[in-house]
Amino acid sequence: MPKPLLMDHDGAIDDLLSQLLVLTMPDVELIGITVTPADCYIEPALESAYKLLQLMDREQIPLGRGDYYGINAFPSEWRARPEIINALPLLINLPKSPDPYGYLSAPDLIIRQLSTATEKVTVLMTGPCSNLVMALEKAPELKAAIAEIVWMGGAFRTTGNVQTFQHDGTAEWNVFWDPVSSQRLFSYELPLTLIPLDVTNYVPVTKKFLSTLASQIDHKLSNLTGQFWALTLDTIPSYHYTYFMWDILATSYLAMPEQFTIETAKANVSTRPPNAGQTYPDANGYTIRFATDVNVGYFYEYLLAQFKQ
Ligand code: AGV
Ligand code: CA
Repeated sequence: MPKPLLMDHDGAIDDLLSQLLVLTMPDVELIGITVTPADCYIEPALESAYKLLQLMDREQIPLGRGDYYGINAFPSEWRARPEIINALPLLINLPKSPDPYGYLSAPDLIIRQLSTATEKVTVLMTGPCSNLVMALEKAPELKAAIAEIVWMGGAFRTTGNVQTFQHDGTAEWNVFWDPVSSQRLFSYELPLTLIPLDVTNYVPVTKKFLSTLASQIDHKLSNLTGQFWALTLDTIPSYHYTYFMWDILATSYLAMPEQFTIETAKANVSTRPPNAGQTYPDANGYTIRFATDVNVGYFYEYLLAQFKQ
């Protein structure tokens, strides 16, 4: 029996790749997608999400629209990048999404799907966690309907990737975008597994991987994902930031948990400058789990196999 899954993503290129990857997993039944307007603008991101569902013949999967805009905004240059996705040859002629404002608001869709599920639901988040936290604040009894939360977020024993004013660089962006909700999520002490920068740092988007993927270009998903990834190589400023397989690694955890090294720790989230969004060990904090290592070779091979269709 496939496991029911709710996914919340924030529309960036690797979020959309992650949505595609989820749709290739035979053991996962995607019961809803909500989009957070964080590393994207909401209208084009919902359009991409809907087009990818159509491409995989799964457009009956409900979408929810995030209406909450966080505390620390992503740079607009990053948010605008995904617009290009909808113009790629495999996507441009697919019907546009229905009116994005006709969709349920994200927390309401999460509430609806959790409350009607017949078994416990896994939640995958590849952006900030605000939609889930808003849902659980509104309907706290639904915490019992969650099997596990898998979240791409945090940085424990490595530097963060936030570089901005009033910040010391210790935070990862998904946590920094809404540090208050992030801390609240920790405080629930639900089964929460973080895939932080500590482990995503091992999986950059490399030309070698893209070259191997291109050798199977006759497969539609290899062609499309190769184009998605190629668009990440000019990440600005490329001399400073590398694009990693952040969200895709977190997504692959659903299919290959045994390939990860996981630690359990007491930890907390800072909500104030100079380290807002930092995830740090705290003996008086909350119990969470985070990944520290992964079988990198196995992971890249897994992606090549899943997208060979
Ligand atoms: O911090 C990683 C998260 C992931 O969910 N995102 C990108 C992934 O979707 C934020 C981010 C960090 N550096 C970035 C990001 C960059 N150079 N471009 C776009 N987004
Ligand atoms: Ca993301």
